[in-house]
Amino acid sequence: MSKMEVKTSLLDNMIGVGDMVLLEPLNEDSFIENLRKRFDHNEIYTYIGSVVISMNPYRALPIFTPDKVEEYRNRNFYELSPHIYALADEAYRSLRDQDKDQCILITGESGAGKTEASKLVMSYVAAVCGKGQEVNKVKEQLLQSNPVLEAFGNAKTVRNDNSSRFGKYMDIEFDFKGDPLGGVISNYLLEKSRVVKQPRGERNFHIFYQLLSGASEDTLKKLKLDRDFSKYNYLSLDSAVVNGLDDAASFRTVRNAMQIVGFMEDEVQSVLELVAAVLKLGNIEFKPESRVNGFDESRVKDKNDLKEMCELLGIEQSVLERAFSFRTVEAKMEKAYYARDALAKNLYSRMFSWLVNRINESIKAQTKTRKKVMGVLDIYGFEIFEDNSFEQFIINYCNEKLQQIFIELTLREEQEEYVREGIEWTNIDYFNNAIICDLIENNTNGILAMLDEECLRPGTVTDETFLDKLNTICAEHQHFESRLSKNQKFLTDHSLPHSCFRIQHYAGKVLYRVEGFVDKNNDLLYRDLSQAMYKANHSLMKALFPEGNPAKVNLKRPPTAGCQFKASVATLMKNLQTKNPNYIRCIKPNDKKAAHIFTESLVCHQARYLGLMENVRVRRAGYAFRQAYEPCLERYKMLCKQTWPHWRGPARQGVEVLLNDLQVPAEEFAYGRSKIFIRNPRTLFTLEERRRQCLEDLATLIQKIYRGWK
Ligand code: AOV
Ligand code: MG
Repeated sequence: MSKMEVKTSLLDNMIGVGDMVLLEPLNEDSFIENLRKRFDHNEIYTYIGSVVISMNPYRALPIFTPDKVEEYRNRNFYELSPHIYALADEAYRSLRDQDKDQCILITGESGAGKTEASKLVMSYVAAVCGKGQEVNKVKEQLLQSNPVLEAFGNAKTVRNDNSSRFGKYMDIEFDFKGDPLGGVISNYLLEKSRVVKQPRGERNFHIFYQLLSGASEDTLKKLKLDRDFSKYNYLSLDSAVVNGLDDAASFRTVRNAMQIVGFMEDEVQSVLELVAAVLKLGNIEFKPESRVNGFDESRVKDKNDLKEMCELLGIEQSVLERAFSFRTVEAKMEKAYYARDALAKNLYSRMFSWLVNRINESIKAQTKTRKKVMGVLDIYGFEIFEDNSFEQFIINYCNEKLQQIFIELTLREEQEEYVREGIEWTNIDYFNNAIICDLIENNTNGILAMLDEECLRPGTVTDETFLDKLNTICAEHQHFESRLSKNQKFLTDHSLPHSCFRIQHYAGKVLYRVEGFVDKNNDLLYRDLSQAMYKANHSLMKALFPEGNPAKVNLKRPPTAGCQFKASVATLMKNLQTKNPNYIRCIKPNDKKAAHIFTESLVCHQARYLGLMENVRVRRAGYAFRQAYEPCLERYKMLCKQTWPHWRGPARQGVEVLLNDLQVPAEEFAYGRSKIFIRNPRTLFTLEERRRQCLEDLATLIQKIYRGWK
């Protein structure tokens, strides 16, 4: 053993190996132990080949400095110790130099560090790409879109103090030189039920608390708001103040960010008016009132909040009041509250979509030329709460789809390619969650389809009738189909509480309560209310309720929430598959949101369902790099006299001659039908290094000749 090797192996003993592919022996215990060792030494990143595992440190580490950025800039992926910057650099260079669109897929459960990771990737790319006044403005706007969207779309949950309550996919666009041109953000279904009610220990969206804590007296007065959270029904009080969150300071950050992104002062004002209107709306209460004709009616109890809300939005008070009065015999009061909450949820979520569109308008590229694209996906992570409803169902479905992409691209396709290319290969087993996706999204008997069917069925439709349908159909299939059918994932045991169904997701069993499924999927708003909103003398408000325009009454039913979500996720998946994927798999070390604690059982559970061991096995048995013969020959032919400048035979033969000439050891590569496979990335670096040297020599030579001419 050389001195260098001894040093490396001692270091490995202490802080573990940087790439799990090199772990010896490889088993689940050694895998977890390696993560633990590294975590204890602040090494939060570990590779599985090109996949980055990221452990949430739950504290600020000094590894994201400008010096670190410089260190990782333009370096080969495996050259330095594992870091998210290495992945970002690799993706960026591959986009710039090889013209391959990239996507960064960040997965992991709630609180594992996805959003932080996405910001690290974005800030790294911003630091290394392009310079100049125009370019800097684009970068700044792209980065500052984050605090704005987080203020309106994130909230404290029991799992995460800054939990994303919407899915986000952002395309960053570059020109041929790799300078940023702009971006496009897509958002996926905001968890809008939070606007009117929050589970115990959780908060409403950050912006409400930020506005009340951070706005000036003058602003609050204009918005007719009181600084005291306890004045508002829609704000939960038991956890209004969160340790480590400075709402007032965040408000200033958000205001500043909105300005940088390009919001006009009156637009900001309009948005804040809507936020205030939601708070006022939540305070409106109802009482029954007898009318002359003998009917009871729901009526607004204390009119002050209603009045102030109408003043904020320029709505005639009587119009809104009328829209809130319900005369039907059953449950009038309930209906009035239901209508109020439905309006608040719709108002807020439409405003959120408007914000995304408005940001997009600012950050969109100003040119029509072809762009190179890097997509960054940061969704809400898999979550299991005490009470899981439609929102968790949607969130967890989205996570199933992402896991599916990972399986497709790294486990299945990789193995199939070896077989296709005729390379000797022993299959590695893994759990394919396609059956769970199918259980949810199948067009005829998937859960979403059944929910839609129920929502559209005439007659009395309730959450219970939906559940009956689910139970009948799923149980029926279970009876006939094979053991491995998707219905094995729909768990029907007799211990199920009333009104619930249970799914065995890839990441764990989740019990869903059906209450609200039908309503949330229907997502309908009383026409009187949308018409009242449309009549507002407030241009933003008006724009949010176009269906309230009496001239444009549309009798067609809008697509259900589930149906829209399924379609947008399908489009997203298709889009991702056209790009070169880069994976960051985030792991949560403990359930306490605490630094320094590594809960082995928790980490092990995540490593299992993420399929990390299978990932290492496939990677270990396989080849890190592959390329079709032609481009490979084209790129390296200058390194060998026989292939330079032209090779006149089949490309495969040329590559053989080349590799022999360069004395690359035979076990390092395999010849596939159409591609060359190279086992170790270091072999590739050597080739790249030689090529770079060759080009440099050539450049020097040309310069000499040129000087000679002068
Ligand atoms: P998530 O995005 O994966 O959860 P976040 O990225 O919001 O999780 O991380 C949760 C919290 O962990 C952050 O607010 C930080 O306090 C801490 N954290 C995460 N990554 C780092 C890091 N690299 N350095 C320091 N602290 C970190 V969710 O959106 O809930 O699915 O839905
Ligand atoms: Mg997040």
